[in-house]
Amino acid sequence: MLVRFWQKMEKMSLSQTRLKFFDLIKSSSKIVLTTHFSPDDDAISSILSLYYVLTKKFPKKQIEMIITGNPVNRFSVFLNYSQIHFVSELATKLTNADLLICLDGGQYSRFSNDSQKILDLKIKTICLDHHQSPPDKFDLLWQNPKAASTAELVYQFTSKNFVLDETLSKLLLLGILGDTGNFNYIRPGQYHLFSLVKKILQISQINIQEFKSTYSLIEPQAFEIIQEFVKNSKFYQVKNWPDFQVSYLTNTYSDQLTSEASSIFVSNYLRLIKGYSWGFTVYQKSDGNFSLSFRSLPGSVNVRDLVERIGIGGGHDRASGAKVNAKDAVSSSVVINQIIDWLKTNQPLLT
Ligand SMILES: [Mn+2]
Repeated sequence: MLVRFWQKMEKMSLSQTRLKFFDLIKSSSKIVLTTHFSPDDDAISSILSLYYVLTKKFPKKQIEMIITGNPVNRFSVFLNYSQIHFVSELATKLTNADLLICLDGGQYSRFSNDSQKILDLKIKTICLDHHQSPPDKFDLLWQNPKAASTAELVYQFTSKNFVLDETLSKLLLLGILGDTGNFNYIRPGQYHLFSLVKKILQISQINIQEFKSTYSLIEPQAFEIIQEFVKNSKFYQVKNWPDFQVSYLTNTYSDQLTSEASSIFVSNYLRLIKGYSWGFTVYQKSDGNFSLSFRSLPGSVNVRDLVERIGIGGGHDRASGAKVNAKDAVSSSVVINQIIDWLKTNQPLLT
């Protein structure tokens, strides 16, 4: 079904979709941009890039950035980051808005804990996303899993109407470096990205290592959490599945530090150990719910398919995320056992 959906999407031309995108913006006076919970580099990059372009292009419109959750300090070096409103619930902040633009996620549940309330408001909605999980309904949807980042989609949508300058270059590069793992995850079919990167680097004259050091250095406390993930790593064999690595936390830390440490651990230490081509981490958040991250090497388990079939999350083939509610498990080890039990009675999709 998903394949058919995607084929249909491809028939809609980018230029037609772009026209409708600007029509929706022109006909709205209050526009809200949002992105997903625990925003990563691409989420922040796409919301700040689009905000930058739209506020320059349409200075008279009321344009706001609202994200459900808490701010992440390391992004404060980026222009207008301080303009983002971090709120306890997006749905309650849309009362006078005409248009909601959702970035880097295809389901309302990625942006809000009260999706029904957003749908009830009947405001116009746009979604720009590059995940492959089946999307919700939007007035305008551009879901392109071939794009390595949502930042790229923001560029695709706005480049005809806005000249790439130094500021926009830096904002876009944040998302591109983030979601490509510093170009590590670029696949055949995505090489065109390098021509955009060339433009960005020429305009901004960025030294990538120096640029990254302004926002991607981690707190010393986050390093302690990474040490706990390393120490708690266990290696599993389940019949029919490639061998895998699992880690978890027993101590509790702040949500922000834990999410920072977890993302470093999963991108650096899952799929790094010879013989273990995929794996996941589990930790409990302060609200009691469990947060899971999955990663895999090409040719190993499709971790998007895995979390979608279990019914706990979504994402990309090689990197996905999931949530287990507090009421469904008492500890991270219970969550791990639930996943392993599921594996024992199901077959992997290897891609
Ligand atoms: Mn992304």
